[in-house]
Amino acid sequence: MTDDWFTEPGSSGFEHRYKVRAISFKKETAFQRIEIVDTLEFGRMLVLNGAVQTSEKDEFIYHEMLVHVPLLSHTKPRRILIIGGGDGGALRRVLEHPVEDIVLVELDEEVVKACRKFLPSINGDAFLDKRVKIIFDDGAKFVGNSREKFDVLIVDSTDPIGPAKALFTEGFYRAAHNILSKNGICVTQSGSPTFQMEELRNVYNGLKQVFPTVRVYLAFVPTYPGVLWSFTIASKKWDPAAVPPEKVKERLISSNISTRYYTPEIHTACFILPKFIQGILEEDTSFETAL
Ligand code: AG3
Repeated sequence: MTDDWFTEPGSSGFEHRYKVRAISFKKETAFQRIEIVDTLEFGRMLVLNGAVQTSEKDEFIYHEMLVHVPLLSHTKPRRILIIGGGDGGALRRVLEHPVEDIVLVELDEEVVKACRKFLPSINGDAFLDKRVKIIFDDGAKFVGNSREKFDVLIVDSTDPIGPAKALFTEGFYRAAHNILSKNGICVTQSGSPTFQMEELRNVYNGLKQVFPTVRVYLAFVPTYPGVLWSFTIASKKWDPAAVPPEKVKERLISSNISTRYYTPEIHTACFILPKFIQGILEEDTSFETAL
């Protein structure tokens, strides 16, 4: 045990602090600084360029919500594309579904190496599954150039700074629309409604230019700045917010999926937005508190 604390700022005036047991891994790669920080409260955490990506204690919340919401909004998702997600947490949840194949495109091979070694509690056997193909490449480029089709596209990226920036542009959303099959669904993490309002607004508006149905949903992720976190889902056919809980329940049971956060009721409830978040999407800033 050290006396060290790891700190992640949410803004210039707010931060999360974690008591550190040990730094399990640290490496500067061609793309970023990777750290695996072992904390007293959340177990091991993957940190990229100082931003917490996931932790052993609360990864289930983010990964279940990122994966089960889109996959259970689709009647038969067979081919899945994950952009980012090198820790394997989203991949593991996708593999719980009766899918046929999954392509995961991760920018930095070192992330996968470190997470396989230090975070097997998050990725389990996911990287060994025969349905999985891992490609180390720029996700935006891959989506722009590929001629394959996918039923669900999951963008499990870092914040829109540095290499992930391209994944938050209208151009990327057009390419995402292209790569999706007729009834395809795309989901992306869209940041903190408290500290990244612009990001959320841009993702929502960008996807709206391209897809007929776009919804924002929420989850509580203790290790992300401000805890309250947003996801934005875009769909060519089904409205994810209108899938009845009975249908979700039926799909969960038929695939024999067990969860710790996501439930059929949460599928319905997560789309109900507080007024200030509706305001963010409608560019009505009168709900935002001015300090
Ligand atoms: N991707 C979303 C992480 C965003 C966190 N942002 C932050 N801490 N500032 C996580 C990848 C997990 N598979």
